Amino acid sequence: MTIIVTGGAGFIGGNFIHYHLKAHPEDRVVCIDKLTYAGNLSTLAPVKDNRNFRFYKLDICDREGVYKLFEEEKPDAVINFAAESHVDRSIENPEIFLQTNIIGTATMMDACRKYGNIRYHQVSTDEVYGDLPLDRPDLFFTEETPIHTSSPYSSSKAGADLLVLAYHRTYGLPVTISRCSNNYGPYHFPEKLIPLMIANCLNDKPLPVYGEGLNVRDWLYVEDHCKAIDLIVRKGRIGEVYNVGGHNEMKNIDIVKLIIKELGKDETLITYVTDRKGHDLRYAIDPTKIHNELGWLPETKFADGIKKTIRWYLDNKSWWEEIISGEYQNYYDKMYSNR
Ligand code: NAD
Ligand code: TDX
Repeated sequence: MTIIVTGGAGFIGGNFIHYHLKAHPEDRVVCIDKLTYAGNLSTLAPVKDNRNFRFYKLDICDREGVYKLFEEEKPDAVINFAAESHVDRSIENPEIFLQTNIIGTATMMDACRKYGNIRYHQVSTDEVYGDLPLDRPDLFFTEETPIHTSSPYSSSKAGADLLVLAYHRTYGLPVTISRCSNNYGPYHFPEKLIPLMIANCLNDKPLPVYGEGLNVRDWLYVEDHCKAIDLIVRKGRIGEVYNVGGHNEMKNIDIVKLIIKELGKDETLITYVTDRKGHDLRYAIDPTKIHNELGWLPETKFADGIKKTIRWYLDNKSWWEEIISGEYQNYYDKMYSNR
């Protein structure tokens, strides 16, 4: 089988490619990535010489380029990870989110239709459900929870999800969608909470916690997400949505304190800063459907996963130091100085 993976130079797509080439050595994996600020070829360095792997620098919105690629590579399936993925950036500049996340999704699905009704999987997010109140721990997102988005990012992902379901109903495209909770693990871009806190801690820089740090996220080790996607692509029911999450809800402030403790630093590094606009309070996934239908369960406990992740950032300083020393500095200053 030949699989096109979009966004494979990013965090989850990169981890997926590493996982897939090991788990299915008989498959070919063709990665396409625009290499935006979030894409790093160094993430793919461990697989670059694998004879079953190919990389193309390509924008998923580039219809001509995408069609040419489908003609050359003749894929059996497409897994669409490529997206603008950072909520804070979407608040500053929504337009590129609409372009990549919605138009890019439509372009990839049009190619799937044109070249033989190719199997298509959309990597979506729990953020399409909006948020849950902090004082109702009994409530969870199921696949039936209405779409109710908060940020330009989540709205663009929800728009893409609706298009995917429409392509299934209207054209009979064989699609599935996964909606996962927050991921963490190796190769996570340092603009996101966990890697940002690890990098700042290691550099003895202030740790910017939004609001009071009481917002709750449901954390899943990235490899568990990759396994879930692999299962859905192979065994999921066509036209269905699957929630992915491991019942691991934590307050932001507790994550930050845990990282400080693991790195032997001091809590005086914590700096409370102005809250994110429209900040979602709590995410919590009910993964019953994927468990009952496909037998998926998360394998990595948070206590182990966070240790492995911190170890990875300690052992791979060059990967993230290169990122934070470049254009990222301008982003960081814009977002965090005088906040
Ligand atoms: P990321 O920002 O780390 O990586 C995105 C990748 O997509 C980058 O390599 C980037 O260069 C590439 N890309 C961006 N625009 C492109 C375009 N127009 N054409 C081709 N490539 C393009 O993101 P991530 O955290 O790995 O997220 C991957 C997917 O998973 C996204 O669709 C995101 O919405 C979804 N998701 C992420 C999380 C999470 O916790 N990170 C949770 C649930 C779902
Ligand atoms: O500096 C920070 N300080 C802080 O308090 C940052 C970057 C974040 N936060 C808070 C905001 C959130 O409550 O931490 C929480 C996690 O923030 P992010 O890492 O930006 O993730 P989140 O907004 O929850 O979205 C993530 O999960 C769902 C991914 O970025 C999305 O792509 C995915 O869909």
